[in-house]
Amino acid sequence: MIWNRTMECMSREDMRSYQSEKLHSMVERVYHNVPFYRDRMQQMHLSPEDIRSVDDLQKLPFTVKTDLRDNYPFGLFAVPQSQIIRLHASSGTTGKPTVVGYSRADIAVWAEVIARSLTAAGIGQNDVLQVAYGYGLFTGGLGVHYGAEKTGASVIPISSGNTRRQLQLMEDFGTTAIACTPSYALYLAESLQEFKIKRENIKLKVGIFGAEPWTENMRKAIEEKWGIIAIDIYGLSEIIGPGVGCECIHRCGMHIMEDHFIPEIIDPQTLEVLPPGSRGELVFTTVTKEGMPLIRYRTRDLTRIIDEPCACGRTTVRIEKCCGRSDDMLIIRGVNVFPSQIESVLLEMKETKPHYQLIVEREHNLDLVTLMVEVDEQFFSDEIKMLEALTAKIAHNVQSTLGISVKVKLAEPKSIERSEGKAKRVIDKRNIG
Ligand code: DLL
Repeated sequence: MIWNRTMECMSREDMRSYQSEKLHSMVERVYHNVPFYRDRMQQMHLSPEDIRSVDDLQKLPFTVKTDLRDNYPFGLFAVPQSQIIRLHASSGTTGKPTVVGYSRADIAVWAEVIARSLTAAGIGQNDVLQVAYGYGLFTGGLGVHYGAEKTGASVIPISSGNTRRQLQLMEDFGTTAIACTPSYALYLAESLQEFKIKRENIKLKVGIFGAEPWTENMRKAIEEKWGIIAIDIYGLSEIIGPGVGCECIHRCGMHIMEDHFIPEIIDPQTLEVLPPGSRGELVFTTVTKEGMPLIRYRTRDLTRIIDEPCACGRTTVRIEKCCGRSDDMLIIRGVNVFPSQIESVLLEMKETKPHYQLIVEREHNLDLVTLMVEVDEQFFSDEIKMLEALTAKIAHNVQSTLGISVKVKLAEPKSIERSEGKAKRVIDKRNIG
């Protein structure tokens, strides 16, 4: 089944002219409504008239995450606040989150791209879909929710966490499809035994997994353990949330919703656009978004565009599974974490030094983080109670700022290895890149 045959199976030529037309009108809109973009374009002596087709895209400047922070919270919005009906946020590189705003039409586009994604995964009105992505500022839960309702599936908005209840409702409500992170899908499978729930009493047949990188081996493990089809779904808050791209049941790359988001692949060092098929950093331009359109947004995700035809009949280009990032962002239990955020938490505390190391491991398919922190000489003590209180305080501050729990280990002053070059802040033992 194909949700929107007109858009998903358009000829390449028609898609190009459709994108070109939308691109021009988007550039015109942001030029007149967003001072940030107008200034940038004026500096480059560009006017909206210079952007007539997709070929002109390369004339435009890139946008990066720090541009969002510098314009925090609403500086990049292209419509008045009265037209914004939803706000979401994800992690920024330091203190401030990255904020995104949606108009009513944007929410409709989002539901549309999710409906396309779910349909591509074989999910429809006869399915019971358990949405186990977090609901809230994170785009996973609510994003999938609206599109899922559009398809007519029976939606269970259970949100993330509470494994026992997840499995119980799967059994009781006859869940046939689940949306969650791939690591949680594996964790759920392994928890069946613990909660004495039998696989044969669960009707699950498909899962729609994303929000973090996962390998083909992990897909195999999920498909075998659950006996289901595991579909990869991609997205990022800045562009819209989940649904920027999604695999079909052939599972050979994620179809990009190209009538809304134009992809490019660049070399992250030289910023040159790379020839078709090359691996590099994925960049998106949103051509239909009203609330916060983005021009050439650098996702930092590394992948490749596949433009060979797909057996499903969709003509949209696909991206290969994302195989890493061109920055140091980590995804821990689905939460985006920048090491610089840890640093700013430590800098705010007088007892600690910003010398630290993060060790990330995966145990029973759950991410575990140990944070080694150097204590300031003045505060270092032999008194166990004091050290325990400090450990708890650091863990609490990290949890409340970053939203992840870490196991804190205190280190003596000057004991964490200093590096002459770039400090090795993160030791990721998960093997997922
Ligand atoms: O994670 C949106 C999402 C929700 C996607 C649910 C899929 C499912 P952010 O929190 O802004 O948004 O994080 C975006 O997560 O730049 C990638 O690095 C990573 N990511 C998302 N999906 C995938 C995937 C959501 N399928 C960042 N494979 C992105 C690999 C992914 N990485």
